[in-house]
Amino acid sequence: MELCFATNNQHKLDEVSNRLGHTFSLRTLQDIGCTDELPETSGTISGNSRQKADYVWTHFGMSCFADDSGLEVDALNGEPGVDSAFYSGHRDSEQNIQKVLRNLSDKTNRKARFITVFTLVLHGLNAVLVEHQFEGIIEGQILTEPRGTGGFGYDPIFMPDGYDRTFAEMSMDEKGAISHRALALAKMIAYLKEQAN
Ligand code: ITT
Repeated sequence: MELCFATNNQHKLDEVSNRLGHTFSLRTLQDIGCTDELPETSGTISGNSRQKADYVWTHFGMSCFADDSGLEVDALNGEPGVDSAFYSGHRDSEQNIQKVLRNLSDKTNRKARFITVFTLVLHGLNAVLVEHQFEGIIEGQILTEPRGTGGFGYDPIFMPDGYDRTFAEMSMDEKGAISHRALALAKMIAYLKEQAN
């Protein structure tokens, strides 16, 4: 089965293809000739995830999945949340990180989590359209300064619970074994295998 991953984020693409077994063949937006900016205007992570997958299904007729994700910081009332990509006003990880650190500078509660919601739109048997969502969450802490050079986005300031390294100090395999994205992907793969039986 061929599935398009509806993302323009090369890091997400690398992480997912690195974890993928033989459940399906991954196609990129480039592969299907989609150069459009995907809509993300719903105001929620699950809504944006659905919008992105629906866009590819509607305009390209391809079974696909999308990932919308974000960092939720308790002491910032869940910010940056759905605004994670543009938290500083720019799609700039360094500036986004600095804004989180600035806003947390007088806070002792550093608890945070990465959340992702995958939306799968599947052209099923008898042309029935199946749409499912799969959530992945990983809990952790925000450090006081960035550490590491791997990963992307907020990885240099996020240390998952039970580890003494940030996501940016882990290899792609290590992050890929425990991350929010890996958890959602595992749920989606289990669902796809169930459908195949
Ligand atoms: P697509 O919409 O094209 O998939 P995007 O980068 O715009 O790519 P999102 O809308 O889901 O993705 O934005 C999520 C932002 O949250 C992303 O740009 C990062 O800043 C951050 N983020 C998401 N997952 C992350 C991860 O695993 N590690 C670090 N930061 C992450």
